[in-house]
Amino acid sequence: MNQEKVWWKESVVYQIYPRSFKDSNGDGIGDLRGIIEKLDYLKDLGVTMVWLSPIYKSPNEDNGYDISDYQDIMDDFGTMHDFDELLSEAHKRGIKIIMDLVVNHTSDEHKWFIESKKSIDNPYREYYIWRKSKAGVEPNNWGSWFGGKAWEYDNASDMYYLHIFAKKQPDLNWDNPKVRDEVFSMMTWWLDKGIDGFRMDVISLISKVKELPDGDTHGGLYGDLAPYCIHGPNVHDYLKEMNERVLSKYDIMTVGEATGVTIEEAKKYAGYDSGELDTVFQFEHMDLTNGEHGKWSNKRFSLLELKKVFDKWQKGLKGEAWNCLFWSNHDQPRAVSRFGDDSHQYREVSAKMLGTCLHMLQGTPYVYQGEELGMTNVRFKSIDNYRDIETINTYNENVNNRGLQPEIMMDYIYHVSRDNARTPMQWDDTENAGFTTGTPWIKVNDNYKKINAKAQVNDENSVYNYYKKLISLRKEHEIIIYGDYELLSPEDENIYAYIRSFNNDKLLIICNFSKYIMNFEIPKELKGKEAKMLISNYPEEKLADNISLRPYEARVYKY
Ligand code: TEU
Ligand code: CA
Repeated sequence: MNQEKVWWKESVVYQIYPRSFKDSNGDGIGDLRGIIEKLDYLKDLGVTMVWLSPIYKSPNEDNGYDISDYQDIMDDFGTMHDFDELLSEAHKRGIKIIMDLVVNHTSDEHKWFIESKKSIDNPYREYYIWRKSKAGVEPNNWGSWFGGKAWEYDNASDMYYLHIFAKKQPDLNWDNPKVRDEVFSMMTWWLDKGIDGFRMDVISLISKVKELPDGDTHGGLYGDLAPYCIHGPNVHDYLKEMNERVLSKYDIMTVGEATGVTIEEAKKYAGYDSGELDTVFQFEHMDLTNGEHGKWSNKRFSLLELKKVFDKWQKGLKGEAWNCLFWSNHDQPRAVSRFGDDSHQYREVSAKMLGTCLHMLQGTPYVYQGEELGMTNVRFKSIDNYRDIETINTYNENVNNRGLQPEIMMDYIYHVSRDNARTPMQWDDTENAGFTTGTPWIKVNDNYKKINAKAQVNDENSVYNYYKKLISLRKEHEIIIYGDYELLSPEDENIYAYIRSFNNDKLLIICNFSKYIMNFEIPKELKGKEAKMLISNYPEEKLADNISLRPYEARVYKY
């Protein structure tokens, strides 16, 4: 399997967060028919796969990541008929569709949980993780990742159930073979419909250490559950079983959201011979801005550290597994605001630079909706304008319970709140950015008059058309997909430069991550040689042995 050519290595994936993509019926909520309307846009952009964030029935405590029926569509989004049409229209345009698979937990309104809660001898009781404890004392000290305790008390049975996320998201008990049977048959049902794979939500959390011991409080209120839930004792057995019983029967792509994954673990999940998944998302570059309150921080990343992370993953998986490349997703701030410069002067050029840097690495690139327009973070004046449960819970906990200054918390929110990525897609300069004719479920970013798809599609110098070119280059040059990677000048604090090599060809990628003019010396082996510029975000200048790079300049040369 080593370095074998496979279609999903050659794909570019576009992530759609349906709630915020396109509303077709004026209720203010994006929907499946809205996505169908925009398939030609995606085809024009050139992406070959779409990852749909959850569209299943859900009470929307966590915007669809709390599922109450895995085999039905959320009313807000449309019907199963709409879904079938979306799938076939996408396929007609050469676009595959992968679905979000959220099986670490369900909604508390799922019929399994409703049954499970009824009594301790209900057949569904063991579908979830219930524990007895002394009155008023949780089974252990774990804190939920969405704030508060990770246990919820149930009066009727005098027991607690575990929820790593919100209390309306009870964790499934994967040690119960019946749970695995149900999940696998549900997956088979979707695959038989013709979908092209799954993005697996927090799949690294599905197996918990049986004893559920107290976690380290690190001086805080709650114990850290991570060591007992991430890459737990049976996770690899369960994924091997899933692969054998389901995945291996289809020509699909899987990507696991492997929160907390290391290189070693990544090879277990997605090594070419692992018999588990095809790929995993790692999050080390997302964690570079973490501070004393974890992800809630206003820290700027350091390019030296970013290069270390990418370099480690590019080399670490070489020949053994395949990378996923992303700057953002529905849980993260906007790429250009976080890693580039979203000021008027540099937004476009830095967004293009980031696209270049990422798309020329080895791996399958993901474009999060709006990234191809250089959409930015949002700054709502009041916490009341935010919709994300994680943001709201953390605000309440930090400001109301722990006395953190509201201005400090708002500043963190402006930097890292998930709602930065969830404001509506900016289609044009009409009211509500052309996202809806009604009232959007979350406010649009005020900058839509300047930043929108309509303006960019017809402007050959736009971020959109730059992304389009990046995506088409990948289809023309195998080296971009399969070439080996080598980092240049690792100690440079402002420039990320690397070489890709394939057969006798080389690519030189040079990216200036600063707003200052920076000098870069072409590596010895390439000095004086002729090269063709494949893409750049500035007008071309003659290639010299010593280049002076303009603010956020990116260049790709083929030798
Ligand atoms: O996110 C997993 C996860 O680990 C989150 O806590 C993530 O780190 C956080 O949102 C970053 O701020 C997945 C989904 O992507 C997310 O949208 C869901 O809310 C979560 O699982 C629960 O299903
Ligand atoms: Ca709608």
